Amino acid sequence: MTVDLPHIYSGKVRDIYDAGDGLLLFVTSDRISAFDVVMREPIPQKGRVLTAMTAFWLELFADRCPSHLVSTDLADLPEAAQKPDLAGRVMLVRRAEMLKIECIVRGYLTGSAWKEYREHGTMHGAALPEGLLEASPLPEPVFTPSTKADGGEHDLNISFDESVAILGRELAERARDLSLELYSAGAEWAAERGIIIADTKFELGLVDGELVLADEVLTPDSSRFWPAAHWNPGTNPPSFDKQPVRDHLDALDWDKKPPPPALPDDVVAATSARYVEAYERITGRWFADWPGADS
Ligand code: PZK
Repeated sequence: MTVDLPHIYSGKVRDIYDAGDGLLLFVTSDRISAFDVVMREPIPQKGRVLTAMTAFWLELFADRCPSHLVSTDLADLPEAAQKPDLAGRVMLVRRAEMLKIECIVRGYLTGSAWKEYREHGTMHGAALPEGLLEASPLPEPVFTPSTKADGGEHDLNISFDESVAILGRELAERARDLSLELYSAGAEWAAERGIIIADTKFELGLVDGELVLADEVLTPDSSRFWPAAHWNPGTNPPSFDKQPVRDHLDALDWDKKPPPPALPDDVVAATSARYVEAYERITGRWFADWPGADS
Protein backbone atom coordinates (compact mmCIF):
# COMPACT_ATOMS: atom_id res chain seq x y z
CA MET A 1 0.00 0.00 0.00
CA THR A 2 2.74 2.43 -0.85
CA VAL A 3 2.06 5.65 -2.66
CA ASP A 4 4.30 7.40 -5.19
CA LEU A 5 4.17 10.74 -3.41
CA PRO A 6 6.69 12.31 -1.01
CA HIS A 7 6.30 10.67 2.39
CA ILE A 8 5.87 13.04 5.35
CA TYR A 9 4.97 11.13 8.54
CA SER A 10 4.37 7.56 9.59
CA GLY A 11 2.51 6.52 12.69
CA LYS A 12 2.12 2.94 13.85
CA VAL A 13 -0.85 2.30 11.62
CA ARG A 14 -1.15 5.23 9.22
CA ASP A 15 0.95 7.34 6.90
CA ILE A 16 0.85 10.85 5.52
CA TYR A 17 2.14 11.91 2.08
CA ASP A 18 2.48 15.28 0.42
CA ALA A 19 -0.23 15.64 -2.23
CA GLY A 20 0.91 19.10 -3.37
CA ASP A 21 -1.05 22.38 -3.37
CA GLY A 22 -1.09 22.53 0.44
CA LEU A 23 -2.78 19.14 0.62
CA LEU A 24 -1.75 15.95 2.37
CA LEU A 25 -2.79 12.37 1.69
CA PHE A 26 -3.67 10.44 4.82
CA VAL A 27 -3.64 6.63 4.39
CA THR A 28 -5.01 4.32 7.10
CA SER A 29 -3.69 0.77 7.03
CA ASP A 30 -5.21 -2.44 8.38
CA ARG A 31 -2.46 -2.79 10.99
CA ILE A 32 -3.51 -3.15 14.62
CA SER A 33 -1.56 -2.59 17.80
CA ALA A 34 -2.20 -4.24 21.12
CA PHE A 35 -0.31 -3.43 24.33
CA ASP A 36 1.57 -0.84 22.21
CA VAL A 37 2.96 -3.45 19.82
CA VAL A 38 1.89 -3.67 16.18
CA MET A 39 0.73 -7.18 15.29
CA ARG A 40 2.04 -8.91 12.18
CA GLU A 41 -1.38 -9.81 10.81
CA PRO A 42 -3.50 -7.05 9.30
CA ILE A 43 -7.18 -6.85 10.32
CA PRO A 44 -9.09 -6.90 7.03
CA GLN A 45 -10.94 -3.63 6.36
CA LYS A 46 -9.87 -1.97 9.60
CA GLY A 47 -8.35 1.02 7.80
CA ARG A 48 -11.47 1.52 5.69
CA VAL A 49 -13.73 1.29 8.73
CA LEU A 50 -11.72 3.94 10.56
CA THR A 51 -11.73 6.20 7.51
CA ALA A 52 -15.48 5.75 6.98
CA MET A 53 -16.19 6.44 10.65
CA THR A 54 -14.08 9.60 10.65
CA ALA A 55 -15.88 10.80 7.50
CA PHE A 56 -19.23 10.13 9.20
CA TRP A 57 -18.40 12.16 12.31
CA LEU A 58 -17.01 15.03 10.26
CA GLU A 59 -20.29 15.17 8.34
CA LEU A 60 -22.29 15.03 11.57
CA PHE A 61 -20.19 17.80 13.10
CA ALA A 62 -19.96 19.96 9.97
CA ASP A 63 -22.20 22.67 11.40
CA ARG A 64 -20.21 22.80 14.65
CA CYS A 65 -16.69 22.99 13.24
CA PRO A 66 -14.72 22.92 10.01
CA SER A 67 -12.30 20.05 9.38
CA HIS A 68 -9.18 19.39 7.38
CA LEU A 69 -11.00 16.89 5.15
CA VAL A 70 -11.20 17.67 1.44
CA SER A 71 -12.21 14.30 -0.01
CA THR A 72 -12.26 10.56 0.60
CA ASP A 73 -12.76 9.89 -3.12
CA LEU A 74 -9.93 8.14 -4.94
CA ALA A 75 -10.77 10.10 -8.09
CA ASP A 76 -9.82 13.36 -6.32
CA LEU A 77 -6.28 12.20 -5.50
CA PRO A 78 -3.18 12.97 -7.54
CA GLU A 79 -2.89 10.33 -10.25
CA ALA A 80 0.14 8.75 -8.56
CA ALA A 81 -2.10 7.78 -5.65
CA GLN A 82 -5.12 6.46 -7.53
CA LYS A 83 -4.52 2.81 -6.71
CA PRO A 84 -7.52 0.52 -6.22
CA ASP A 85 -6.06 -0.87 -2.96
CA LEU A 86 -6.32 2.62 -1.49
CA ALA A 87 -10.04 3.04 -2.20
CA GLY A 88 -11.88 3.79 1.04
CA ARG A 89 -8.77 4.20 3.19
CA VAL A 90 -7.58 7.61 2.03
CA MET A 91 -8.36 11.14 3.06
CA LEU A 92 -7.17 14.11 1.08
CA VAL A 93 -6.73 16.82 3.74
CA ARG A 94 -5.63 20.41 4.00
CA ARG A 95 -2.19 20.79 5.54
CA ALA A 96 -2.70 22.29 8.97
CA GLU A 97 -0.43 23.83 11.54
CA MET A 98 -1.10 21.29 14.26
CA LEU A 99 -1.63 22.43 17.85
CA LYS A 100 1.23 21.24 20.03
CA ILE A 101 -1.14 19.49 22.42
CA GLU A 102 -3.32 16.39 22.24
CA CYS A 103 -6.91 17.29 23.06
CA ILE A 104 -8.02 14.41 25.26
CA VAL A 105 -11.50 14.25 26.77
CA ARG A 106 -12.49 11.69 29.37
CA GLY A 107 -16.08 10.83 30.20
CA TYR A 108 -15.36 7.71 32.25
CA LEU A 109 -12.72 6.81 34.81
CA THR A 110 -10.43 4.27 33.16
CA GLY A 111 -6.86 3.57 32.10
CA SER A 112 -4.20 5.88 33.53
CA ALA A 113 -6.87 8.20 35.01
CA TRP A 114 -8.35 5.32 37.05
CA LYS A 115 -4.85 4.38 38.21
CA GLU A 116 -4.16 7.96 39.41
CA TYR A 117 -7.56 8.20 41.13
CA ARG A 118 -7.12 4.87 42.89
CA GLU A 119 -3.72 5.94 44.19
CA HIS A 120 -4.30 9.64 44.94
CA GLY A 121 -8.03 10.40 44.61
CA THR A 122 -7.23 12.81 41.77
CA MET A 123 -7.31 12.98 37.98
CA HIS A 124 -4.65 15.12 36.30
CA GLY A 125 -3.99 16.43 39.78
CA ALA A 126 -7.55 17.67 40.35
CA ALA A 127 -9.69 16.18 43.12
CA LEU A 128 -12.63 13.98 42.16
CA PRO A 129 -15.53 12.85 44.36
CA GLU A 130 -14.85 9.87 46.60
CA GLY A 131 -16.30 6.47 45.90
CA LEU A 132 -15.90 6.30 42.11
CA LEU A 133 -15.22 2.87 40.67
CA GLU A 134 -13.19 1.75 37.69
CA ALA A 135 -15.24 2.68 34.58
CA SER A 136 -17.56 4.98 36.55
CA PRO A 137 -18.87 7.93 34.56
CA LEU A 138 -17.15 11.16 35.64
CA PRO A 139 -19.45 13.82 37.12
CA GLU A 140 -18.95 15.56 33.77
CA PRO A 141 -16.52 15.07 30.86
CA VAL A 142 -13.09 16.55 31.54
CA PHE A 143 -10.51 18.00 29.14
CA THR A 144 -7.19 16.35 30.07
CA PRO A 145 -4.63 17.55 27.50
CA SER A 146 -1.19 16.10 26.94
CA THR A 147 1.88 17.09 24.99
CA LYS A 148 3.50 15.05 22.28
CA ALA A 149 6.70 13.94 23.97
CA ASP A 150 9.53 14.70 21.50
CA GLY A 151 10.87 11.53 19.96
CA GLY A 152 9.61 9.37 22.83
CA GLU A 153 6.54 7.22 22.53
CA HIS A 154 4.52 8.40 25.50
CA ASP A 155 2.70 11.66 25.89
CA LEU A 156 2.91 13.76 29.03
CA ASN A 157 -0.24 14.84 30.82
CA ILE A 158 -0.42 18.59 31.28
CA SER A 159 -2.72 20.92 33.19
CA PHE A 160 -5.03 23.34 31.43
CA ASP A 161 -2.71 26.17 32.58
CA GLU A 162 0.21 24.46 30.87
CA SER A 163 -1.83 24.23 27.68
CA VAL A 164 -2.47 27.99 28.03
CA ALA A 165 1.30 28.49 28.30
CA ILE A 166 1.81 26.51 25.08
CA LEU A 167 -1.07 27.88 22.99
CA GLY A 168 -2.07 31.17 24.54
CA ARG A 169 -5.28 31.56 26.51
CA GLU A 170 -7.64 32.17 23.66
CA LEU A 171 -6.59 29.18 21.56
CA ALA A 172 -6.36 26.87 24.58
CA GLU A 173 -9.90 27.80 25.62
CA ARG A 174 -11.24 27.29 22.11
CA ALA A 175 -9.49 23.91 21.85
CA ARG A 176 -10.90 22.84 25.22
CA ASP A 177 -14.42 24.04 24.52
CA LEU A 178 -14.55 22.46 21.06
CA SER A 179 -13.12 19.17 22.35
CA LEU A 180 -15.70 18.98 25.14
CA GLU A 181 -18.54 19.88 22.79
CA LEU A 182 -17.57 17.27 20.19
CA TYR A 183 -16.95 14.55 22.76
CA SER A 184 -20.31 15.15 24.42
CA ALA A 185 -22.18 15.16 21.11
CA GLY A 186 -20.38 12.05 19.84
CA ALA A 187 -20.65 10.11 23.10
CA GLU A 188 -24.37 10.85 23.33
CA TRP A 189 -24.90 9.75 19.73
CA ALA A 190 -22.96 6.51 20.28
CA ALA A 191 -24.63 5.78 23.64
CA GLU A 192 -28.03 5.86 21.93
CA ARG A 193 -26.65 3.08 19.71
CA GLY A 194 -25.26 0.88 22.48
CA ILE A 195 -21.64 2.03 22.43
CA ILE A 196 -19.94 3.92 25.23
CA ILE A 197 -17.11 6.21 24.14
CA ALA A 198 -15.18 6.31 27.39
CA ASP A 199 -12.57 8.81 26.26
CA THR A 200 -11.01 10.18 23.11
CA LYS A 201 -8.17 12.17 21.63
CA PHE A 202 -8.80 14.96 19.13
CA GLU A 203 -6.10 16.57 17.02
CA LEU A 204 -6.79 20.17 16.12
CA GLY A 205 -4.93 22.40 13.72
CA LEU A 206 -5.02 25.83 12.13
CA VAL A 207 -5.66 26.29 8.43
CA ASP A 208 -5.45 29.92 7.34
CA GLY A 209 -5.91 30.91 10.98
CA GLU A 210 -9.10 28.87 11.34
CA LEU A 211 -9.31 26.14 14.01
CA VAL A 212 -10.09 22.82 12.30
CA LEU A 213 -10.64 19.25 13.38
CA ALA A 214 -7.88 17.04 11.92
CA ASP A 215 -6.68 13.45 11.97
CA GLU A 216 -9.02 10.59 12.85
CA VAL A 217 -12.17 11.48 14.75
CA LEU A 218 -13.89 9.34 17.41
CA THR A 219 -12.61 6.05 16.05
CA PRO A 220 -11.74 2.99 18.12
CA ASP A 221 -8.05 3.85 17.52
CA SER A 222 -8.36 7.36 18.93
CA SER A 223 -10.88 6.45 21.65
CA ARG A 224 -11.99 3.70 24.00
CA PHE A 225 -15.20 2.10 22.73
CA TRP A 226 -17.09 -0.18 25.14
CA PRO A 227 -20.20 -2.24 24.42
CA ALA A 228 -22.81 -0.66 26.73
CA ALA A 229 -24.28 -4.12 27.39
CA HIS A 230 -21.01 -5.25 29.02
CA TRP A 231 -20.31 -2.13 31.07
CA ASN A 232 -20.22 -2.74 34.82
CA PRO A 233 -18.64 -0.08 37.03
CA GLY A 234 -16.02 -1.74 39.22
CA THR A 235 -14.72 -3.83 36.35
CA ASN A 236 -12.65 -2.96 33.29
CA PRO A 237 -15.10 -3.21 30.37
CA PRO A 238 -14.09 -5.15 27.25
CA SER A 239 -12.86 -3.18 24.26
CA PHE A 240 -15.56 -3.09 21.59
CA ASP A 241 -12.97 -3.63 18.86
CA LYS A 242 -9.79 -5.21 20.24
CA GLN A 243 -11.11 -7.62 22.84
CA PRO A 244 -10.63 -10.77 20.69
CA VAL A 245 -6.96 -9.81 20.23
CA ARG A 246 -6.47 -8.97 23.90
CA ASP A 247 -8.14 -12.18 25.07
CA HIS A 248 -5.93 -14.21 22.77
CA LEU A 249 -2.76 -12.44 23.93
CA ASP A 250 -3.75 -12.65 27.61
CA ALA A 251 -4.08 -16.41 27.32
CA LEU A 252 -0.44 -16.67 26.18
CA ASP A 253 2.43 -15.74 28.43
CA TRP A 254 3.78 -13.10 26.08
CA ASP A 255 5.96 -10.40 27.72
CA LYS A 256 4.38 -7.64 25.53
CA LYS A 257 7.65 -6.93 23.80
CA PRO A 258 8.16 -7.41 20.06
CA PRO A 259 7.99 -9.69 18.24
CA PRO A 260 4.29 -10.27 18.90
CA PRO A 261 2.74 -13.75 18.82
CA ALA A 262 0.84 -14.72 15.67
CA LEU A 263 -2.90 -14.04 15.63
CA PRO A 264 -5.02 -17.04 14.61
CA ASP A 265 -7.42 -16.59 11.67
CA ASP A 266 -10.50 -16.74 13.89
CA VAL A 267 -9.19 -13.95 16.11
CA VAL A 268 -8.41 -11.82 13.04
CA ALA A 269 -11.88 -12.46 11.56
CA ALA A 270 -13.68 -11.74 14.86
CA THR A 271 -11.77 -8.49 15.26
CA SER A 272 -12.52 -7.36 11.71
CA ALA A 273 -16.20 -8.06 12.33
CA ARG A 274 -16.12 -5.94 15.51
CA TYR A 275 -14.79 -2.91 13.64
CA VAL A 276 -17.49 -3.28 11.00
CA GLU A 277 -20.16 -3.70 13.68
CA ALA A 278 -19.04 -0.55 15.48
CA TYR A 279 -19.24 1.38 12.21
CA GLU A 280 -22.69 0.09 11.32
CA ARG A 281 -24.09 0.67 14.81
CA ILE A 282 -22.78 4.19 15.07
CA THR A 283 -23.55 5.36 11.56
CA GLY A 284 -26.63 3.33 10.67
CA ARG A 285 -24.91 2.81 7.30
CA TRP A 286 -23.83 -0.48 5.73
CA PHE A 287 -20.08 -0.89 5.50
CA ALA A 288 -20.70 -2.76 2.20
CA ASP A 289 -21.59 0.63 0.69
CA TRP A 290 -18.17 2.14 1.47
CA PRO A 291 -15.54 2.21 -1.32
CA GLY A 292 -13.34 -0.89 -1.34
CA ALA A 293 -15.52 -2.81 1.13
CA ASP A 294 -15.71 -5.67 -1.37
CA SER A 295 -11.95 -5.89 -1.89
C1 PZK B 1 -0.69 15.70 11.10
N1 PZK B 1 -0.52 13.96 12.43
C2 PZK B 1 -0.76 12.76 13.19
C3 PZK B 1 -1.35 11.06 11.48
C4 PZK B 1 1.16 10.05 11.37
C5 PZK B 1 0.87 11.10 12.25
N2 PZK B 1 -4.00 18.07 8.27
C6 PZK B 1 -2.77 17.90 8.81
N3 PZK B 1 -1.81 18.79 8.50
C7 PZK B 1 -0.58 18.66 9.01
N4 PZK B 1 -0.24 17.67 9.83
C8 PZK B 1 -1.14 16.74 10.18
C9 PZK B 1 -2.44 16.82 9.67
C10 PZK B 1 -3.45 15.86 10.01
N5 PZK B 1 -4.21 15.08 10.29
C11 PZK B 1 -1.34 14.62 11.63
N6 PZK B 1 0.66 14.54 12.45
C12 PZK B 1 0.56 15.65 11.65
C13 PZK B 1 -0.41 11.61 12.29
C14 PZK B 1 -1.04 10.00 10.62
C15 PZK B 1 0.22 9.49 10.59
F1 PZK B 1 2.38 9.56 11.32
